Amino acid sequence: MADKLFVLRPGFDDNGTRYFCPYSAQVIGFLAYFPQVKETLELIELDFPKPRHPLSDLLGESHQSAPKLVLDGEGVDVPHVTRHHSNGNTYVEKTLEILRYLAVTRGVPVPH
Ligand SMILES: N[C@@H](CCC(=O)N[C@@H](CS)C(=O)NCC(=O)O)C(=O)O
Repeated sequence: MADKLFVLRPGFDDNGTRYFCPYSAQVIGFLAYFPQVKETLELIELDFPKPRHPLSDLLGESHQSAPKLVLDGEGVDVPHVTRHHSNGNTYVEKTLEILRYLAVTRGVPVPH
């Protein structure tokens, strides 16, 4: 099993305007900086309409915002990163905390 990183697929339609998610874009940019990190996780693009399967299946319909990092098991303790729990799964929610968690656990530079 690997950590699962969920992002919104760019170019989604919301009320007639096409968008990208700026939070998901930060995470994708981080993976472009450090492609070795991408190899350690499962990257899953979500469609914008809800329910956003398979994220909603893992965490429930109250926790569908993206990006989300759903950890393999409990994950590990990383300073300044809060791990949340839902439906028996552990996840990191805030974009900067996702970046920090991945950087620390994969041994690449951390966010300034
Ligand atoms: N968790 C992020 C924010 C993520 C966020 O707000 N993402 C938007 C899409 S750009 C979202 O999923 N909004 C909730 C929704 O669409 O229901 C953070 O605080 O750093």
